[in-house]
Order: sequence, then structure tokens, then C-alpha cells
Amino acid sequence: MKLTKRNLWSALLGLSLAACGPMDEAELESYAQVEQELPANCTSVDDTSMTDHACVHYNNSADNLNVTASATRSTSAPGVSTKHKHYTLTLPSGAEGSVTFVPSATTAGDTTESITFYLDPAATFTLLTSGGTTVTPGIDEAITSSCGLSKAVTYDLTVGSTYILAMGPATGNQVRLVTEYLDENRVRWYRDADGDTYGTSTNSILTACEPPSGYVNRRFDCNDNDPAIFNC
Ligand SMILES: [Ca+2]
Ligand SMILES: [Ca+2]
Repeated sequence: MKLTKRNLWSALLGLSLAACGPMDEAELESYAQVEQELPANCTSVDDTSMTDHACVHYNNSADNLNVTASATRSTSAPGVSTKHKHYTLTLPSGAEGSVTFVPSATTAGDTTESITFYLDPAATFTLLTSGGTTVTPGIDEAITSSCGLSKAVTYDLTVGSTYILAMGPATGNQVRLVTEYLDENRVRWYRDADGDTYGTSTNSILTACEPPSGYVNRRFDCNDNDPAIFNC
């Protein structure tokens, strides 16, 4: 197969997702340089590489950890803070269950992280501080993923603080949970003004969220005013 720039991009992205490591530095600028709180224009993480990444963990049995949730909202509930895991949570029969989560810094010195909790099924989900105060999510959405994850709730959270995640009840008394940090899933999107599906390198945004309309995930348009010229 001829290895075009587009194919190379896809191959690199796929490899980086599979390995959970940093994305290709030549294609994606260093997302670690900027601490990101949830961007004001971020309204969804549904159709993103972050959701695909969450499904990688969801589908990988080696990433699974089984946890029995607490029957009460307590900071002594079992923790689910380990990254790159897929938690299968067993809830009390017919009732809500709770676990705890402590955000870590994606870059040394970060004090806030934007974090998405992906759920299957789309059960009621409440995040509380250690003192029991409900935290309002930045985004709370139903999603359509390539796996069973069907709900995504995104917050700005304080690094090092203990939070209580209360969820359910759920059918079968089970909720599957995958956590993703937006800082670790940011992708560069390029403005495609002429609609040829190739973007310009001179106008781009770096985000883990769905991009604004008119942006595409590949560049190599040396004339973004002429749809007959692209991949150049
Ligand atoms: Ca274009
Ligand atoms: Ca063009």
C-alpha cells in the first residue's frame, strides 16, 4: 500500500492510542506545555479520539479492574484513580454505589485537570467533594461510542483532592467506568476553508473536544482557497 501522508497520520494516531503513549510530536504539538481547563467553546467530547481511546480500555480485558462500590457516599469508599484502566463497578442491589477518585497532574505543577468519566450504562452520576457538596459538570452528555460507553460527564477538578463518585442504580447492579484526562487526549485540528477536507497548517486548534465546524484532523492543504488543490 502506498503510504500517503493521510495514511501515515492515521497509522501514527492508531499506534499512539494503542500504546497509551504520547501522540506523534511531529503532528501534534506538545499538549503538555499548556494546562488546559475545559475550554469555553467545548460542548461535547462524543465524537473524538478521546472517546475512541476510552473504548480501547473498555474493550481490553487486561485493563479491567473489578471494584465493589460502597453503599454510602464516603471518602473511605474504594478508589478508582488508576489511569488507563476500565473499572467494572458492582453496586449495591437496586441502589446507588460510590467510589472515590483523586485527580493527578498530567504535568508537574498542574493544579486543575479537565477529566471525563465515561459510563456504561448511562446511569445517574453525581460527583461530590470530600465534604459532600455536589460539583456541577462542565458537560453532561449522552454519547454514541464504538463500544458500550454511552454517557460522558466532564469536569474541571482539583489535583490531589478526593472526590466521591456516586452512580446508579443500574440494571444488573453494574456500571463500567473509564476515566480520561483531556490534557492527554488533545488533537490538533486544522481550518478547512475551501471544504476539500484538507486543512491549513497556519490556522489550527489543539483540543480534546469536538472541534468547531470547518476544522479537519489533517493538514497538507497548501491552498485553502482552492478546493482543487490539496494534499500538497
Ligand atoms: Ca482545505
Ligand atoms: Ca485546497
